[in-house]
Amino acid sequence: MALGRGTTGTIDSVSVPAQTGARRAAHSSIIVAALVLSGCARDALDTPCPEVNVGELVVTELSGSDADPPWVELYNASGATIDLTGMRLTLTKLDGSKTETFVVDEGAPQAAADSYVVVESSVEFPTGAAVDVVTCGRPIDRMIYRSLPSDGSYAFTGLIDPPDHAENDVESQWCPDIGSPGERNPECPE
Ligand SMILES: [Ca+2]
Repeated sequence: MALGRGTTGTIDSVSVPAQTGARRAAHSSIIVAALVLSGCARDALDTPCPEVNVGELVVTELSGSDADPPWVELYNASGATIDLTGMRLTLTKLDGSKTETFVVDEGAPQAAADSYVVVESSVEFPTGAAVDVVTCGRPIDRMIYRSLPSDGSYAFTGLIDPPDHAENDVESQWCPDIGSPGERNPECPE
């Protein structure tokens, strides 16, 4: 009895917890694998998309209304390089009457950490719109413009450095720029 209990105790205290741990690890692996597999299954049907979080891409500049093609500049605040393939940019007219969406194609430029990247748009920019950056169905940043200058660009002030996704909601922090695609913007005049 004592021997059996002792043996059992040894098994319980050494082997069983180890097995339980191994089972837990295996279980976790299966969950992760299942998530990855479901992600792959979804990606096989749709375009792959960048795994970034809210605020890790910040809209900092939009081309003027006469630009061909229109472009948008984004700041990469994630701290890591981002492959923008599959990123969606949605422009919704301020009266809600129309939404234009374009998806960044494969082979788009990689966005280096803490840098500004320019993405050319395949759709025209409406006069006055809410601009939403969406990746993998997740909203990353939004800004609103009432109009765009015909020349140059519309830019978020370089005074706020690095650019911030909440700060760029404030319309008074935006102003016309001579155009500085791919570079930090000048400061808006007071
Ligand atoms: Ca710029």
